[in-house]
Amino acid sequence: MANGGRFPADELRERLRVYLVSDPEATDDLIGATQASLDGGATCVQLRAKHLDGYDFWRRAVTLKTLCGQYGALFIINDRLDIALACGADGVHVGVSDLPVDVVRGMVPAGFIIGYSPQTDEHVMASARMGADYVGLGPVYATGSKADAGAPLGIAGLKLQLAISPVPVVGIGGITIANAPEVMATGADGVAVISAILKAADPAEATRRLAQAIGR
Ligand code: TZP
Ligand code: MG
Repeated sequence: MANGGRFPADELRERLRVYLVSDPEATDDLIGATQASLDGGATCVQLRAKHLDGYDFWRRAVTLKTLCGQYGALFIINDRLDIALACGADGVHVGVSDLPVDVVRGMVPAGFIIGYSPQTDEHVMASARMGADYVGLGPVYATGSKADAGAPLGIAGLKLQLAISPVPVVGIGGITIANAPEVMATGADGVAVISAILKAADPAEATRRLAQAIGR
């Protein structure tokens, strides 16, 4: 890779557009719902499993990595760099209470994607310097999917953080088919959702409608 071994930002922007955060706490059928979402056009899947032991986490990761490969979607692991490396994921997503981004960057192969959830404007501005490839900004709206998500940024707050982000951005938190267009209108590269897809009666159709809503 010519760009210092980093995943190309322009390609990443495209591939982050319809970002499913697949969380076993939001569905009884993690694999089936994720496959349905891939059928409906998810471009990126993150496996987020706060309460799975390493073995169970890894087993689901291997299955989802294979599925994402079949659909040409990116596959990212939340929190656990060991599992991301073990299953051959495209990347890992870390927050401020996880391994620091610069430490992760020093441990991963060329082209490995690092997503980061900053908590302050300073974190957003430091993201590229630390080695992050994209940031997840939020919660944009109130969410029931993350107890410690903090106060919603709102569209105005999202715009302010977007303006200072040196890397591609996905909005996250309370995003629905109805409000996704206004999130994308801020200049975000993608929308990351749990409930809007996993709690839908038909995750494939929900993903299709989400993708259409943001112009896909
Ligand atoms: N990080 C910030 S908000 C959030 C995460 C993981 C939860 C998003 O879930 P939902 O159901 O799409 O609001
Ligand atoms: Mg984390």
